[in-house]
Amino acid sequence: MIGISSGYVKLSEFSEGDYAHKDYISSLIKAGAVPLILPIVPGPSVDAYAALCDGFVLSGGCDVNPQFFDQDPTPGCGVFDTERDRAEFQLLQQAMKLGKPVFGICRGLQVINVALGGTLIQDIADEIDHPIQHTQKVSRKEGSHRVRIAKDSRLYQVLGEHEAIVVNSLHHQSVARLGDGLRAAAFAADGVVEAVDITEKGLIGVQWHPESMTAGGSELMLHLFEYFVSLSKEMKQVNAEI
Ligand SMILES: [Mn+2]
Repeated sequence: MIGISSGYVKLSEFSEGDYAHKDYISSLIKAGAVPLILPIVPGPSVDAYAALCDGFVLSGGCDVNPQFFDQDPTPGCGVFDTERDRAEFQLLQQAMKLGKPVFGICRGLQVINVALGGTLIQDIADEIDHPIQHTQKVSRKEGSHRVRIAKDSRLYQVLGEHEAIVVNSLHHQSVARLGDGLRAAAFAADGVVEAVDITEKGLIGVQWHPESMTAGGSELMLHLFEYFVSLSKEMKQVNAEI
């Protein structure tokens, strides 16, 4: 059972609530998991979700409040949701305490990085010289830019030992300084960090959206979810034996 963090969305006066994109659900089901969308409610319920699920996907969404990495918002910073930040920090902390894997996707990678003391580039176009396009204009199911994968990373093994792959890209922020214990596992051509891992603690994060590439039929990206689900099963077994 994999919990997916949600984001607040307001569609109309009559329809607002906690939302997770359908591609997270379909990718987890394809990988053999039971997905569960978790509401954003910091407090005791987050601890209960942490105990209930075997692993967690921190999903994409709005920016992280820069106060959490000791900065003020720059002109390029987008909308943030401080309550969601707090709920996800709490969920991550609990998951790590309980030895349960966490897969950070896009914003989720950034949440992991900030929670572990790292900082973010608040707007790539503002802060990086000669950036490539990270907010792609084609369908989210299609890849658009290349990433180079570090050969000594877990990601390299999981994705079948490709030194470079093409990924989709729907972000305008990225890792600046890495959080404690995190390693950069993939880079874009402009130097932007595109993936991180701490293998011994079951944390992985990617800056792209493998759930939408999986929904578009990518077998390669499905491997990421299969790896994460099997790791969650494995750690459930290990935790049961302790
Ligand atoms: Mn990118």
